[in-house]
Amino acid sequence: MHTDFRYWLPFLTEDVPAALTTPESVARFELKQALPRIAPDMSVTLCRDDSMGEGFRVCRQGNTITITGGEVGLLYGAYRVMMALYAGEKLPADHAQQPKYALRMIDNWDNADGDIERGYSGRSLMFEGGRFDYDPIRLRGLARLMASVGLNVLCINNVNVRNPAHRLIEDWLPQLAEVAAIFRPFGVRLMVSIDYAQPMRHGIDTADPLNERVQAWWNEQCRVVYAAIPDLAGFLVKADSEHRPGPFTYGRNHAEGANMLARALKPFGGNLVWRCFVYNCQQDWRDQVTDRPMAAYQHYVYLDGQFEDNVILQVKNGPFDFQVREPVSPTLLAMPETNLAIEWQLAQEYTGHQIDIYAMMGMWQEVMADLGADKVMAMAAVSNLGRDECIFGHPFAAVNFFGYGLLSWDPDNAAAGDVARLWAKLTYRLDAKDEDTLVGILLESRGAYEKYTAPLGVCWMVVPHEHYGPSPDGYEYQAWGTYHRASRDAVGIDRTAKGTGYAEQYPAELRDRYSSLETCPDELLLWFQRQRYDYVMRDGRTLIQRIYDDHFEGYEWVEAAEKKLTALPLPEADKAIVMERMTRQKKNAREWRDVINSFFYRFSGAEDEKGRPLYL
Ligand code: GCV
Repeated sequence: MHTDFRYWLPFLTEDVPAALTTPESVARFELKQALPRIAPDMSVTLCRDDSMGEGFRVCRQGNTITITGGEVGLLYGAYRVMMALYAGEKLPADHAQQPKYALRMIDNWDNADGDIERGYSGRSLMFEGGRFDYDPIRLRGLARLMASVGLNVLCINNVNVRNPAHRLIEDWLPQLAEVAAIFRPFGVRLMVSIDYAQPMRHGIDTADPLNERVQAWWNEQCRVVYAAIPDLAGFLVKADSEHRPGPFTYGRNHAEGANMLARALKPFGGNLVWRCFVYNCQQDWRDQVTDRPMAAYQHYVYLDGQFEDNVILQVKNGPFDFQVREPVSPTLLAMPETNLAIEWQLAQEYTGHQIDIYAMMGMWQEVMADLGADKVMAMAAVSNLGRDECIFGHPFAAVNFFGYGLLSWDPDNAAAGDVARLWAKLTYRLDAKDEDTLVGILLESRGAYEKYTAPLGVCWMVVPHEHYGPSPDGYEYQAWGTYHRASRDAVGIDRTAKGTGYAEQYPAELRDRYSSLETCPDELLLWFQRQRYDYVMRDGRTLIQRIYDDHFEGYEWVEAAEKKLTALPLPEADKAIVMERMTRQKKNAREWRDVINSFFYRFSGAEDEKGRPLYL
């Protein structure tokens, strides 16, 4: 089974020895063990050229391959070559690659007690019982997986920094340095989530960023941290968000708050990654004016150009919170003078908890098409890892981790179909027909999940807090700003200029696309428009019929996928997990279908044209 951490690297059978401390030595070790197995006739030469940094160049002449690159570039090049050879891809005679983004981050939401916030594959690989608790061999296995797809930063703890995780940058520094040393030979640097109010644990009665004692505390603490871990990638901060402390308490804005920390990190080359997930989580549901997705833009865009150059604002891909379908966050399109990172969520919080199959590549592609690759300078993703036997929970959830690596290396070279195909080839070596079946299931999985849960951009019909299973009114009368406002006649929120005005936050092209019924994509209809159930959609169906059809079709897809998977010759251990999860997915999909359809049936009174069961 996968306790060996091989996943898409099945051609590596030996663990990387702890004695290897540089990426170049790891690259040589990996090639030496893999080549006899995957390409016994080939020889690979490594040629160090530090001017290439993390990039690499691969030249093939007959049976000789030369990889040229800086130290980490050599390692990345070696993994790419090994994967290509194993997958049977033809290597071009000469090609070079440079990563598009300098920081390609995985954000763990691991707590020191071993629990993982929104973790669906077991407990933490790092912590247990309020302290570090890890298997160095497994961590090296994880570092190898990260390097194989070019990921270079791991933030090891939850952005909600709960006691005692604040100690990571205090008396836990020696252990943190040990973990950093495990990841270093793979080109992976650590990052730490910090508590904005940390100075207040040390007798300072404020965390005001303009207070000199606060500044002095952080300056000194950064000196101590970097003495222990000179290549720490920096700090990650969630401030003024969901009850976390932050500069608002002191009447300061987020540039003032972030810059104070950034200045403390700057002498050591550290980055300050500052999350923009800031909104009013105590909204009165009767308030029809406040519109939660507008919040980040309102808090940050006016500050464009005011951040230190080592600040990176980390913005979730959509303006809500990792819903099954969201438009690109307008904040990412409105801050040209600020370093930005886009944040994805590999953990399937709202997308099936790694029980339901949900391959994310299609979403990434769509969002990046609207965003444009150059608008951000870094990528981050909330991790989907844990201590389960399969560290991704569902063996197919590995495709999201794998694909995210390729995406953050170069979004122009991470087409959904190519990623799914390569991952399937590397992981399972199926015959062509079975491989097509698997790739088909992966590529269709997102659309199917969307159909049986929350189609047409309706969002937030999920069981509160747990976020698995249907509860159409679960969030409707709560304080989180998450409303669909279904009534007996209509559903959805008007977010055009006539409504909340959210669409006005976009540049003209997107604003116009989303504001007009002619051009707003069906998938986002209820995100941007409030519509009556008898509204006739482009394809001639009424909105209510479309809601019914989508839910029925989504469930039918799951039934069909189950049959296909039953016949798929996967390795026994994976197959057992896949089929067990599929049984749960089917139950979940059936529940979603019937609860949501009945919810709308009870409101609208509209019969299903096809006479399928709806429940009063
Ligand atoms: C880490 C959502 C999740 C929270 C998470 C938060 C965030 O609200 O439900 O668990 O907290 O996002 O991204 O900070």
